[in-house]
Amino acid sequence: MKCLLWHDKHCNQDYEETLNITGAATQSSNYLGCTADKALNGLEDQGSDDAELCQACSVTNAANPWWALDLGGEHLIGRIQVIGRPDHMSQSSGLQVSMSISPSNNDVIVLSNNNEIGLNQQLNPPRLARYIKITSVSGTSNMVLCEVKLFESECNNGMYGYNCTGKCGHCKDVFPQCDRINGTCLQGCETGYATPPRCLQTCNNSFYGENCAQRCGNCLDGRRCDFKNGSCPRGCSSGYRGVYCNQTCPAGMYGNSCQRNCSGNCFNGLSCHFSTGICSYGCTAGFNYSIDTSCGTEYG
Ligand SMILES: [Ca+2]
Repeated sequence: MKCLLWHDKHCNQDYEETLNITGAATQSSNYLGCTADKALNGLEDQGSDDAELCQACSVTNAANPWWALDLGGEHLIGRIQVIGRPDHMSQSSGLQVSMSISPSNNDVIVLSNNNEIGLNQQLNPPRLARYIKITSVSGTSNMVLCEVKLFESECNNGMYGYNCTGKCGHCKDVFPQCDRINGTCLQGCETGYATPPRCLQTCNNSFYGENCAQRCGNCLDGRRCDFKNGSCPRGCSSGYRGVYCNQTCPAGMYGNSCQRNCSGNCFNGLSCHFSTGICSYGCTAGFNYSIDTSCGTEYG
């Protein structure tokens, strides 16, 4: 089960998943063969010489160093971890990280201090980002990043998107309700709501319930039924009964709430019409249909 980074009513444990980075990394300059991609190759051990260093780590060699990554698409980042070089602390400390959905990307959101090697920072709320940039304010020319790890997260349940400020539509109440990037309901619409992907509309008139698949009954005055449970809040139209107003009156009864008795004089013992009380096939002998279609009047 997927859970949140922090409190969520569906889960008790934290939720995050490792982002499998497929994007392209670049950096301001290269020290030997310590290119930008070395911070994404899964190797963290710096070894004891330059060859081993350049197997595992990216290293710059000029002032004002930076390392940048384009993920190729937007992701909701819940944590960033940078593995640095412990034997040359200033080369992997004072790191600034900016994350953005636009390439201009100068919005610093994480800053490590000069006593910290690399960094490991949870983002609360998670941050929607495509472009990641790491710079150093320690004054070094040789910025060393041995591995950069990103972890995807989910917003608080019911939220999505940039800084988790978007609100899911009327999605089914599961976790997560909607896609963390675009808000698409992941398990369909809440009962009584329609029009995926975001489920913002109630069912069309005359339909209700799960997937709006149920048809309303005959509610009083043609009102629509409750879009969630199908009940007719003001009762049924003449001749109908039940919570859903989809049953006609029992034999011998008719009218509003089925409270009126048929005349009992319909032809051949038939019941009158459930709505109007009319004897549709005429009257039994002795009653005058031409002046009273309900057959309540005897011939004079
Ligand atoms: Ca590496």
